[in-house]
Order: sequence, then structure tokens, then C-alpha cells
Amino acid sequence: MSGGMVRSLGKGSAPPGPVPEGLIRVYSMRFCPFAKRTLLVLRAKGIRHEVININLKNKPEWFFKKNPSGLVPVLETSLGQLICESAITCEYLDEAYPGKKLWPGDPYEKACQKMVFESFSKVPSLMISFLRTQNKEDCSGLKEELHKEFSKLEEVLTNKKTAFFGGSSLSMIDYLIWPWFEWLEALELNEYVDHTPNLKLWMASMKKDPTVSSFPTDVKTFQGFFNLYMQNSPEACDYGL
Ligand SMILES: N[C@@H](CCC(=O)N[C@@H](CS)C(=O)NCC(=O)O)C(=O)O
Repeated sequence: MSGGMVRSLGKGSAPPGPVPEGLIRVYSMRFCPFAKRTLLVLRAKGIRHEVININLKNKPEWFFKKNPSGLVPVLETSLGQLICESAITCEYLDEAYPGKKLWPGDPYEKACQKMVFESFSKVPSLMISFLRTQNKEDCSGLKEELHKEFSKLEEVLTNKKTAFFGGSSLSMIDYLIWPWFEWLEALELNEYVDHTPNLKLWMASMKKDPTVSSFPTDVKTFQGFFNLYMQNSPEACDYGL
């Protein structure tokens, strides 16, 4: 399985050939939290896959044929089927491949996980806005909103009395929301989970998961990427390689 630590393809690159049988391909970007959802599910389920990184600041022309919106992640099967939108890619992988099921089989339990997912939905855009406005203006409003969103997640864990959002073991909802928690330290937002002890414990448990710990997250590398990305540098996506 590809580790994904490969340079990205940019404008002028040759389009990759068909996906070999027995493999699934993911178009990704090393620092994209949405693509990380897909990669976590691929790894957790032990699905053989290859990773093609896309230079999001200098996109290859051919990439728009894979996803007209130009966003990663995108899955491509050996039949040439294309699947985009991270949550949809994760659900597809869980349904299409055998082995450990990450969504619960019980419809009510699945609905509960989807409600948590919905409740988490403001966090990605708040974090991106925070990244964009950092050092430029006062971020107190954003921080207050983030504080509120984390309190909502804390309440779920407190009411459930379980280590993970789906119960006593890790499941789909945990992988869907995890990538943004990896950003906290790099964005110096760790104190925003000080008021949420159960969320903090959840983060500690997530870090111990073999799938999560198989992707080392280096704070300095994240910060280097953030700096270049905010400057629209075509080198951002390959930072640290
Ligand atoms: N709703 C999409 C969002 C994906 C997304 O925003 N990906 C970012 C990278 S983290 C991207 O491809 N950005 C390229 C661009 O904005 O042009 C999903 O869940 O897959």
C-alpha cells in the first residue's frame, strides 16, 4: 500500500493510467483533512490502494476530469468509477469492501453517528477561517465559536459515557472527525479543549489507535505547510518532502 509520501502532480503532468485490478486509487493531498478521512478508512479496513497526490495550488488540467470541482479526495476504481466527497468515499469503502465494518449495522446507532457528524459540521470551516485570519485580526469570535462546538461534542461523550463517539470502540464517526483534532496543536489551539475533559481523553485514545498512529503528525511540518499554503505557494503541498 502506498504511504502517500510522494510529490504531488501539477499542471503539465501526464494523466495517470488506469487503476490496476485489485487496487483502488485515491487522489489526495498530504495535508488535506478531508482526504485523511478516506486514507484512515482505507488503512483501517486494510484495503489495497495507491495514492496520487495533487498539487492543489497548481492543479493538473486532467484532474478536473476526475472531479469537476477540483477538490480532493477522489477515489477511482479499476473500472474507472469515480467517487468524490470525503464522507461519501468513506461510506462507499465501508460498503464495497469486506472486513471490519466501521459504520454500525444498527440503523439507530448509525443515525446517532450521523447526528454527531452533523453537529461537528461547523468545525472544519471555523478552523480554516482561523487559519486564514491568524495574526491578521482578532480571532476571538472564531475561538468562542470553536469553544462552543467542542462543548457540543463534549456533551455527546458525557451523555454516552463511552470512550468513543460510537461506543466503547472506535468506529466511522471517530475517523470522520479526527483529522481536525490533529490540527489543534499546529494551530496553537490546544487550550480550546481544556474545558472538555472527555474530548481530551478521546483525543488521547485516538492517538493510540494503530491506524491513526500509522500516520505520524509532525506539528512543525503542518506549520510549514500552513505558511506556504496561505501564501498560495505551489510548493505548499510538497512541504517537507
Ligand atoms: N466537501 C469536500 C471538501 C474537500 C476539500 O475542501 N478539499 C480541499 C483540500 S483540504 C481541496 O481540494 N481544495 C482545493 C481547492 O479548494 O481548490 C469533501 O468533503 O471532500
